[in-house]
Amino acid sequence: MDEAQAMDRALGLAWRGWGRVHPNPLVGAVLLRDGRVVGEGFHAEFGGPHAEAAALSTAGEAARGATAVVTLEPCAHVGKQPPCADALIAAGVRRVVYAIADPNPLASGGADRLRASGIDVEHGVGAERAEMQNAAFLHRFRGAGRPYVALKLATSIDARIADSEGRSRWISGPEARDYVHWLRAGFDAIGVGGRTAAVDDASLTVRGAVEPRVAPARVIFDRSLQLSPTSVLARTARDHRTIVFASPDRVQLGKALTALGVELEPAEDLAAALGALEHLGIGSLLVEGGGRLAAALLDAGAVDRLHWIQSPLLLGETGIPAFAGLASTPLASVERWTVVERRALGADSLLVLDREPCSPES
Ligand code: AOF
Ligand code: ZN
Repeated sequence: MDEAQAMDRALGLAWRGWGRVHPNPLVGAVLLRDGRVVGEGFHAEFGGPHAEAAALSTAGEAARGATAVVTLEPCAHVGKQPPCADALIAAGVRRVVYAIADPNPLASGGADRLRASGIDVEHGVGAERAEMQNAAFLHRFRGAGRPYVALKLATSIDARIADSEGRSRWISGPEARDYVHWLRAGFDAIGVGGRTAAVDDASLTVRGAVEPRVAPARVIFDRSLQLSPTSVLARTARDHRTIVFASPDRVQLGKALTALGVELEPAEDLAAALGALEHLGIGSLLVEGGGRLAAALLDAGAVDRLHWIQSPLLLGETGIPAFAGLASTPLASVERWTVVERRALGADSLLVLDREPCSPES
């Protein structure tokens, strides 16, 4: 196995921490000696051993003289775990290859420390995929003033999210629905618009293969405060954190909701609500509709990633559009999104798109 293949392996291992490690990063590590894997590991649990330490412990003495291939720059700080740079030095690793620099000012500096002790250090291998994998973690250090926002849509070929009666169960098949539950597990919160919350009466919980360490909060952007106290969301607010944003003149009408444990927050507009979420501890948000909220977020430039599930059916002109009211853009000045993933989910197709292309090297 060469170093690029080892990085592929490390990136694959890192995904196994999905749902369990955020807001900390997904990290994988492989130890290579003479082209052979002598140890590997990943960050499995928030606050638990880092990927490098996990890999070193599987390698034991075989780590001496090995090359460590890691998806993130090894840390140099004492946090909940001791510094990985020191552990790699103590284990006698000869070379370290990492994908992207650690943006966390408290933890970074590992590369310099490794170099200072005579270790050969290289970075940039697998950088685009590592950035894709840790987009929400990287976003946290950019000071955007709002959470990382991903938009998930399940649509027909003609980009409808429901039929003309508003029925959307089910456009996509079981494999796509499993994917959505997997996806939800890695976010701090799941968001929907007020109308969608009222029409779908969904629970917005995670019911998939990955059990999240912390169940994502539910966030409802409900300017006119339509959420009924009898809705599933309101009735389960004591078990699952539920935040409702309504316009300041409507919040006093929500006493029945707050009595059920709903956190009711005033917000003049969407931008104010997104800004408030950061202060409420929500660093990443997966928005699942409806079309109006999706369009408003896109128009505001507040969508970082789009997970588009397209199903092989047509709902026609009076079906509910995926991006209702989206501002028109002349083709000459349109921005193109970057495809970061494309695959089949049963009969459906998944396309994952980023608004900003990943930087080629970090
Ligand atoms: C992780 N897992 O595998 C690596 C991390 O509080 P601590 O000790 O867990 O440190 C968290 C920071 O350590 C994290 O923000 C990142 O900068 C760095 N590297 N973190 O959670 C890992 N390698
Ligand atoms: Zn570390």
